[in-house]
Amino acid sequence: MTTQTRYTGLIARYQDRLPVASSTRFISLGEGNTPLIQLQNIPRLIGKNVDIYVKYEGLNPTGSFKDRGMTMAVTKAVEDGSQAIICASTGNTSAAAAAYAVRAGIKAFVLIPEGKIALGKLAQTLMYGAEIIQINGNFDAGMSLVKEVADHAPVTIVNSINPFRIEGQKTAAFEIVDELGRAPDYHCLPVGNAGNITAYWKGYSEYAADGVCENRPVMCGYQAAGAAPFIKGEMVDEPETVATAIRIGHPQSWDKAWNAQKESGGWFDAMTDEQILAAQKMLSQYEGIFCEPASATSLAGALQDIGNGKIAEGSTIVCTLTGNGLKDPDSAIMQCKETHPVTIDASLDAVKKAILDNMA
Ligand code: AN7
Repeated sequence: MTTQTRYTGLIARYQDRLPVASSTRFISLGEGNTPLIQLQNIPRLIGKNVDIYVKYEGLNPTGSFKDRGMTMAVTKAVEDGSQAIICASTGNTSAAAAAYAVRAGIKAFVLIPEGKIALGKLAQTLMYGAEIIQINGNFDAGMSLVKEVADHAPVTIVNSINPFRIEGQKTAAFEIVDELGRAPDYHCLPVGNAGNITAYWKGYSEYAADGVCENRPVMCGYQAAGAAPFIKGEMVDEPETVATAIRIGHPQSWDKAWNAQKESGGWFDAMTDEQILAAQKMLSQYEGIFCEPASATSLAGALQDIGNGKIAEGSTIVCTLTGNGLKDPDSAIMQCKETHPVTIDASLDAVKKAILDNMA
């Protein structure tokens, strides 16, 4: 007989390392425990001796890493008696907030930039029944409104300025160390608000402090070139990128992310939209892994820095793929417009011909 217990989410798994009590009601959708997939074809393609793993966060319940933070943030909001949560979002946070609010039986208000969130994220947030407030402004404008309004209304902010978000998200680093038996040499992440890079660094640092692992990775944060305040060294007022998830110019975790960079001996760099989309397509077409554009920024950066030698051969690298490719069907179809499927007669001969013509 097996004694294995059912997986019931990351708070249950890591409760000893999270700010919860035995009496706390965990608001969970079974998030976390996502696959760490070793790339097989891309390292061969680039001719480099590197072990690249991707942490596929697109397999969380709402399709992004935000679920890790949201399970904690909503658990604590409910524990503190909150009846409503609020966030500004480029899409994924709103979907996660909406889902966990439903699970908890409280209300969710989400501020999103009109016309600038990917279709799948909008569909999710609508279906979960959140109160959607579209603004004529970008994420940064929404974020500053959320901070203001929280002083005037009984709502808990669940953006990553909520420290419980970071607590939940740090568990991704725990999972990686638990699985590899060590921390990677390099950890590559897309950076928007910089909550996630802050969370990973906290997770690795806590494990290292407790002797669970000996090393901590070099943290490599990659931004979209049109939304790259960490590379410019100052806030960006009109961020622009095809990777709408990271269309953020005023990151909230500015100091904490610089701290992760400095302590780990890491760096920030900017990737063009072309580099980001090329990496997204490579993952799909060479590995069978479909992530959203923003997520591929981590691999785009890793490939650049493996290519130029900043990341040494022989290294173990983890790239976080923050969100599922299904989140943004429009950008995927746009990129594949030259390979639109042909339509043929519904006959055996026609199908046979279509197969034989394309076997080469
Ligand atoms: C797929 O949903 O900020 O650096 O409002 O959705 O922790 O902000 C999303 C961010 C990377 C950047 N990849 O993470 C939001 C939001 C994806 C994302 C990021 C986001 P942070």
